[in-house]
Amino acid sequence: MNISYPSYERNTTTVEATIITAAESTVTTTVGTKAKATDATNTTTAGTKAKATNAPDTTETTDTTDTTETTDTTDTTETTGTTDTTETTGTTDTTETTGTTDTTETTGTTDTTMTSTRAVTAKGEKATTLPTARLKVDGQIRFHVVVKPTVLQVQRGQQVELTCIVYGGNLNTSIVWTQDKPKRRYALTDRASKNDKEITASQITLRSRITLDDPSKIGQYTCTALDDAGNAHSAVLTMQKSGSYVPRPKHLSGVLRKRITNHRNDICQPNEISCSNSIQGRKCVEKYWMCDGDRDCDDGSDEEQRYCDLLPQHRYYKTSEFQCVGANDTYGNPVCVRRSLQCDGYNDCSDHSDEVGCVKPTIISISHRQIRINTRDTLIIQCTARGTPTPYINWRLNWGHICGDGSDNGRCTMEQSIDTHDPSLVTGTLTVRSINANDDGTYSCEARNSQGFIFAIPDTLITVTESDNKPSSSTGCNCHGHSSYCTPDGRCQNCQHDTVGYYCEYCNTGYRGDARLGTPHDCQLLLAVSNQSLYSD
Ligand SMILES: [Ca+2]
Ligand SMILES: [Ca+2]
Repeated sequence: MNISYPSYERNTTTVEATIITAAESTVTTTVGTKAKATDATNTTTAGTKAKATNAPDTTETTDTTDTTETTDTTDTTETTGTTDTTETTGTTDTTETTGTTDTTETTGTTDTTMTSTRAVTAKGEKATTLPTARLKVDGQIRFHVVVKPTVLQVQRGQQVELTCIVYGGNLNTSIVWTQDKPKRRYALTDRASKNDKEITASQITLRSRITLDDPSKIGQYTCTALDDAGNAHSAVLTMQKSGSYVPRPKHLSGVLRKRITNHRNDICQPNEISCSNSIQGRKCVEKYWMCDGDRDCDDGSDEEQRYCDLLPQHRYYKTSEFQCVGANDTYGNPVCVRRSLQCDGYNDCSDHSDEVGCVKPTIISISHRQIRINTRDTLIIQCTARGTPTPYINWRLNWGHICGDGSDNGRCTMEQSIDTHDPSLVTGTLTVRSINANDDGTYSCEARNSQGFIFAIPDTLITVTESDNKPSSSTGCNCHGHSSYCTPDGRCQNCQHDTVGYYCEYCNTGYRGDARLGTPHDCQLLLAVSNQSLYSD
């Protein structure tokens, strides 16, 4: 099976966000897979934590019939086995029209009587339509997505409009169009205009346009909505080619190209990495997708060793692999599959262990709620989460990138450490060296895997103060001769001689040497050194 996918160009519509924490407290169920071949995936891009104000009220009347519209068009035979989401009560299984992702209930309401279309739950299973039903659940509208139309007759060259309606969402809901066929990527929509998004009490309507100047744009599209509680839902629209080629008006071409280029120049979301070749192809992909065995960037740069190095290393198999639990080959060696195949709805291990226990992350703990720290010190905070597949722990500062550009760039690192006895348990350690005033703010821990994402509550508040040089007790300090100050628990303060770390044991960014030698010259400036040797150790 030769499958390559999900490299999406980012084309996300999100509502401007600030951090609130209360919104995360709802218990939600989300599924979503970076799936094989054709079906829509849950795109866990840029979950937005946003202002809680003006959230649409949810007093919509019942018996909305929109769900029926999406049912018949779904190309269900190709969808991956998605997992059904849990219902709170013993009612009909709710779910999806799209067959791809999963349903979610808004805010743990109970006593639902809603039914809608039945999603695909296993490989090759056809979707069936159940009676349309009440979408209002105990005062809440079920979070779901409807696309209009579901089938669109198109001609090459024309501009088409796709409408995605999200019920039960709020201002924090992000809506993303992705393309599933013939190429998996973020939908190459035309530039958005002001009035494309309409928000009413009961629904969010997003209109997007695509100019079919390239035959590869004719295909199947999925609209996925994500709210700030980790709920996700999606619906599919299929384009069918009809008639002959209609050339796009010439005067548009330059404009459109420029717009697309502008779009690609956008900075990636804090939960994304940049693809190396941002001129052609995908610009950003989920951090969770780096080094997972799939080339998600068109240039494959998400699978480069430098990204694998950011993930926990295994002794017997590659970082990009998942080891089937009970399966051995004929020589008795463990069998591994691409990590992207874990929890994608297909049995890839002979013992099916790659599809066992798949669940979105939960946060187990965070190390600090509040830290006051001096400039030039090193900040270290941790966050532990559980999930299957093993979640990736990401951090945001004031809802944006850590260290300005979000890169794991030496001054800032996001280390992932998997529990040796429990692969579903991961601790993320954020280290920010040589703290400066720009590092001040609210740090959010987020845990993401193919099943969903969650943010830690509360965030960690970091207050950066100018370091004073007054000596404190130096007893018990082990700072390798680079500081006489440490906290009562032995953490060195104000490391000198271009060193950083809890014990001033590392050289600062741009310096090289062994800071543990204990001389003022342990760390030497790297100015005259070529780039190659800069990265050689
Ligand atoms: Ca990948
Ligand atoms: Ca699998």
